[in-house]
Amino acid sequence: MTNITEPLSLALGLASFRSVEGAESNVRRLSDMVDYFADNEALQRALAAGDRVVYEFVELTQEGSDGVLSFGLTRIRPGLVGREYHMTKGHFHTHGGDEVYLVSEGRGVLVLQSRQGDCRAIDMAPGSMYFVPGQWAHRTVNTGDGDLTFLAVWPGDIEHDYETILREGFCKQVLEGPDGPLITELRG
Ligand code: S6P
Ligand code: ZN
Repeated sequence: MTNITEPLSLALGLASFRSVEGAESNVRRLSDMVDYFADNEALQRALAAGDRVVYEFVELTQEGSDGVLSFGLTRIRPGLVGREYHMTKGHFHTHGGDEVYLVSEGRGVLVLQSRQGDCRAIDMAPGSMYFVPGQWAHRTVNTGDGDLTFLAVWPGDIEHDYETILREGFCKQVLEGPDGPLITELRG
């Protein structure tokens, strides 16, 4: 948890975010993603070769309901598990808190799913921002050859709910195809 009361300028890199007092560093390895990648055999094969890092994120979390903002930087390494690209777990925000993403490097896809089951997949590119409405679960997929790095900014009074979307499953999957990323509909 942080309490930032002075103006702050940060380079969009994990190291500079980590240098802020109270920053929380998170690492998600293959072994943390067992319930997330669809091809469990491919995951077990990859794990046998080593428990590699899939993504890291550093959060500067501030708590409060009076307009306080939290923010964090995520870096997803490039890679595949079977034909599925490296991706985040994905979550809903409780209380419907909106979020803004800004990509600094890499290529990817933002997969979104509303509480009513509407489903979207939006290409992500450096220099572009993405608005995630509060009632939409969101997952980020790295479809490029290099790191996908992005800034996220969200309200201080939300919690992250991973269970609901894990139970329901995202309705779109981003796979490596013969000519680049292929977005497949899992249902609906
Ligand atoms: C937080 C925001 C991001 C993610 C991060 C990791 O609201 O959406 O900072 O936390 O990209 O993804 P996940 O799904 O593992 O939290
Ligand atoms: Zn979020």
